[in-house]
Amino acid sequence: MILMKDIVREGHPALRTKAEEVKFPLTDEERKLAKDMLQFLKNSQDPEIAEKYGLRSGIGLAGNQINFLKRIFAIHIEQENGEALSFIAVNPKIVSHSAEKTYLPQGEGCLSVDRSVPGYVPRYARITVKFYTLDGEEKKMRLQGLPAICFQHELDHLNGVMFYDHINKEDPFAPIPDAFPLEAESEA
Ligand code: SB7
Ligand code: NI
Repeated sequence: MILMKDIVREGHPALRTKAEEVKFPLTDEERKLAKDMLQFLKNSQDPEIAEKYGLRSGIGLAGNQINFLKRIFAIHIEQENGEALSFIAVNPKIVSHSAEKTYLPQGEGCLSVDRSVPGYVPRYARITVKFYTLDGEEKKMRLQGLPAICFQHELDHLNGVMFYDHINKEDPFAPIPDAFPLEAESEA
């Protein structure tokens, strides 16, 4: 099982390395690590398990973050309707995106960053993505809102990019042209 000690932090070269394309079929090790990554996210969002193992809650995790330099990430986002958007993406890419951008008004965080870095992180508001499942099946999806932001955050990790690379250094909260704030979903 993946624990916080397995997640590399700022300063580790894996976070600045471009991960390699995965070849099919995946090895047993690649399959296991990918499944462990998704399980980590589920565990991190379960209050009892998270408390027991000291896990910080996360909605996404990329291979680079566990020093596994292959183009694989996992996303697990509980939605308002109680359903979860949950998948492992192999060799993911953005095939098209909106001109319009969005950002989280509270900024972004990262399991590999043990400090808060304030500022707006501009992201495409809507993206069409393609990726492969662990079994090599091609998937195409349209994402918006938090899932779109998370996909872009994870794809950045595979390219050695950190969320704060996108923050305006002179003025972290400067208005972003053609962007709207994505307000947090109500906790009701
Ligand atoms: C805010 C947080 C995340 C994505 C988008 C906005 C994910 C945080 C967990 N990770 O560090 C995943 O790479
Ligand atoms: Ni991250």
